[in-house]
Amino acid sequence: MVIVEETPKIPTQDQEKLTEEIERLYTNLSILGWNIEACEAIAPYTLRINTLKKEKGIKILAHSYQTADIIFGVADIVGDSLALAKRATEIEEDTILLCGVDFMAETVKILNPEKNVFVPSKGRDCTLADSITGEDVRKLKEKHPGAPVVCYVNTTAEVKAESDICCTSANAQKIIESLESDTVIYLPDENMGKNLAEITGKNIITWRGYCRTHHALTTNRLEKLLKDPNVKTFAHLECRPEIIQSVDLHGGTGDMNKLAAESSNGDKILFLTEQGFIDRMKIEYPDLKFSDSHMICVSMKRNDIFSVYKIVENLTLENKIELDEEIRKKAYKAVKRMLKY
Ligand code: CIZ
Repeated sequence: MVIVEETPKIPTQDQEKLTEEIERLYTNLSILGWNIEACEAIAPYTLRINTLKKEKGIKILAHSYQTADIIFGVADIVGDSLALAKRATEIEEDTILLCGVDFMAETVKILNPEKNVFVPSKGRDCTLADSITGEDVRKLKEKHPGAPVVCYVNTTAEVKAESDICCTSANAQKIIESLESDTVIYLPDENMGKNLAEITGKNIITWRGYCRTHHALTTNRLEKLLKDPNVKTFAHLECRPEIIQSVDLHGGTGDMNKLAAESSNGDKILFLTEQGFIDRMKIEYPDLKFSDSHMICVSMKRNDIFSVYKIVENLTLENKIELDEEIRKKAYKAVKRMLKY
């Protein structure tokens, strides 16, 4: 016997609009191997989400690590944390739905306290953000007085509030180089701390935090991914130092996006980062050849088109991001300072 559980119910929709929506989805998603039946299954949801967004004044922001049905089906703005944080300040709508992990939504709220910021489901953990508390940062500052504290964007508002400046993978190098001090506290990513020490030549005091997705990439795994010697390799700064040392380029997904935009038809690229970003690139740059990294962030993948649908239909308080105002104001200084870079 087969029991098919019910998916969320949606009101009946105009058949013509539904057909157009299926075609729109298929145009993009077929590049990743989606067939028409798969697009038919999600089209009622993406169509309804896009209608509700307009009716309710909601903007959907999605991190590049989200699945392609969210990115190409319903997102208004897609990018890395830096791009999302910057674009969030230009939004007219009162309500933002952030498809990503919780610290990303907190960053949007830090910059836009007057907006209602929601996530498809709360508790989207991040091994980096969960590795350190505000109290840990206070102790580090006592131990290393005078050293400026740079926190990676993958941190809670409480940790940002204890830091001098925030950074993302796109601007970490520039920010550390801009500081007068030769010794910098960089937290919480140990791999990134070591990589940035090597790149900038500064003394970096770091923390034992890892992105489980990037840290799981070992040189053995990289060898297996590197089947073609003509592929350009570009590793995310969250990867282990031995990976960074063995590739052609390093940086964040913002830098990777720039490389894709500047590449010529037929170029072969292996981005060593979360697979969702590679899927996005495959659709946006169909003339380039991207190898798969098979690196999956399970926290990011817990959002899906159904959880997005449910929250857009019913903006429940439990999915709303709320921050203590004192903490938010302190964190704002660190995040605002980052936006200049
Ligand atoms: O900066 C971000 O959004 C993160 C966490 C990674 C990246 O490079 O997109």
